[in-house]
Amino acid sequence: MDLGAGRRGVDMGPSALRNAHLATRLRELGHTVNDLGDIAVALPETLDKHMEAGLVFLDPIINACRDAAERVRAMPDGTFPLTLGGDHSVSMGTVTGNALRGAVSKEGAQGVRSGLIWVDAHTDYNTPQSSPSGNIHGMPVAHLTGLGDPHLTGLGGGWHMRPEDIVMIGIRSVDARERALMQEAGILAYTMKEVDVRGITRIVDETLERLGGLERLHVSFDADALDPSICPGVGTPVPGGLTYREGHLLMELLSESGRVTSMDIVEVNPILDTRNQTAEVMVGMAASLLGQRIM
Ligand code: B3U
Ligand code: MN
Ligand code: MN
Repeated sequence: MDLGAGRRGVDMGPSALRNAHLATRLRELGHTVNDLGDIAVALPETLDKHMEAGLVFLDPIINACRDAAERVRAMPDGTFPLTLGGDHSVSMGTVTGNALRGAVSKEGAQGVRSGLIWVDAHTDYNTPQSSPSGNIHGMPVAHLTGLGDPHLTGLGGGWHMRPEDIVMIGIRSVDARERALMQEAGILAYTMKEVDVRGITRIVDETLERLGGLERLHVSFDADALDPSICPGVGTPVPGGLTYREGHLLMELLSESGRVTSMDIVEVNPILDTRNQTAEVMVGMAASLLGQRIM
């Protein structure tokens, strides 16, 4: 879907990623790949664009997130859910679904305490009140921790992320009120300055230590975390992002840890891309997280 983004196009992201041979790459790594197809979402042209309590396209996004959460929750033990976006609001569904996996049903299910590694240029920690745009893709993390619209915070039936179980990497664009909310919640964010000064290796070590005892780790990878020179096909490019190698090193080190249990790839916009380059780069990132080795 692209209903959570400020412009059209990321709804075509999954097609672009499939077209960039995602399944083939993962099969070459020895994985069995089952593509469950798309989740049906209304097209913005068929809806009237209105704000509801500070949120654009709230109702269809709630429905899509519920569907995504349920699809992920129902995946069998031992499988690795990889979700293709779509704008980043889908992660409210996937992160919730992963926490509820193994639960008997979504009603009254007990979510498992889980870690979240949010790779993004943005912190996506706006609430309907703090958001400058009303675009829900700038709000998923706040809602996962229980802040914001009750329909969206209620996707996990009372389960929420703990702020201390979230680590963000690649950050370089935060709104003023969003920053205050982040600080109040105590969420750890590695900005691009930290990446420059301390390097990805140390950041990964610290991240894995902070998320130490947690059995489930989810990586939510927004394509705009990478520098626009390698990923031009994103809706809100911000200069000064992760390099190609920094992105791969991050995925390679997380892969080596053996601790990541699920992933999203989001915000790939084929309309704004150059010959599907962004999708190809992001397929490479998924392959590195799922075991691709040079030697
Ligand atoms: N923080 C801004 C911009 C933004 C957030 N995420 C993306 N853009 N991709 C907002 O609208 O919340
Ligand atoms: Mn994002
Ligand atoms: Mn972003």
